[in-house]
Amino acid sequence: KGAVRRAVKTSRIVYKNELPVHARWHKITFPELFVVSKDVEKALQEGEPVVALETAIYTHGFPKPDNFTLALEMEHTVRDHGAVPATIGILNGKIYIGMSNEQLEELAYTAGTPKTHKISRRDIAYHLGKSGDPLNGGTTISGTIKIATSAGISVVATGGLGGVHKGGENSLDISADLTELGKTGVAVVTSGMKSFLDTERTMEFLETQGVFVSTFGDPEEKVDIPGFFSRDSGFPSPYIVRDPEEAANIFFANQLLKVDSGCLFFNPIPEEYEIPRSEIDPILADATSKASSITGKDNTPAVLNEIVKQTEGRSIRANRRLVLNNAKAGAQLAVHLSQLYK
Ligand code: PSU
Ligand code: MN
Repeated sequence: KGAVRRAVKTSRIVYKNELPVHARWHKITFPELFVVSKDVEKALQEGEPVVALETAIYTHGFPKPDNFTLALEMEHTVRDHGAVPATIGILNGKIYIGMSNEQLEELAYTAGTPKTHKISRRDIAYHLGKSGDPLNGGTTISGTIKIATSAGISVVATGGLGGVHKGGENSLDISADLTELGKTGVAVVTSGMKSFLDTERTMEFLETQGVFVSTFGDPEEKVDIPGFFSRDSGFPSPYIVRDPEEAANIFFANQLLKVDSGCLFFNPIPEEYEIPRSEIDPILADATSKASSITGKDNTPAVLNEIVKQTEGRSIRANRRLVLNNAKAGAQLAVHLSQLYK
């Protein structure tokens, strides 16, 4: 712990105000490609902390109208903890970085209609270049990482991470979230992955991709990577990080060293909202099998919808709590990080 801190301090002395390009906090290339909100633009220019928020969770993971109220609550939570929220998505064929309440409302209310798509890395360019009626889109973690980092935002707060699907060794259904994390210097706060994914293979894949995987917790204790609705998963976390300040130090070193892959900071659901594995796992297994004929990008949303149906709203409440808790931790991480960059 001390060595990391000393290294970060030394790096600051060496680089002073001339951080190498890859380690700079703010760098907007091609601003003409994005609609950046006034708030976010100002924060980026002034070196204030910014947290990117994904929107596939609102368009493809959460029922209406809860998706809209959650979008507002996420923004409030980031602000309450000292950072500026940059909600990322596509509206009428344009990439938005930072959305007004009206824009969030449009995206949330067109969820589930043919106008609104799920956008991972590979889908972004299509929406900018297509002919005919422009579309809307909620960005997944991979889409959000791609857009956020091209605008110089390197902290992303989100709910559940995509991964290697069960049977993925045959179907090759492996989320683009994992490869994106493998090639981008970005800090992502999530509550882990649901057990409908193959946790063990996801961890192996992340290791091969060079992604730092850690969980917030007490380093003196045994800590699992979290299982989204539950705090444990049966798989020990490769690293344990004490708090968002330590996370910021680690991520800063990652950037200075040009590691060029991402850092995952798993943030377990708060204890009081946890759904124990014994209760949720059978539901997840059933939801997965019901959606097993659905392939490609539609599989994950189909499983998520089935979970909402089967838990009669309990999953929604847990999901809301954990994702708000991640917005808080993401904001705290961004605040510490911006202090290191100053
Ligand atoms: N898993 C969840 N909740 C989610 C998602 C996954 O428990 O909301 C969303 C995230 O946006 C994630 C995406 O980035 O699904 C992954 O989709 P796919 O499996 O198609 O890569
Ligand atoms: Mn997939």
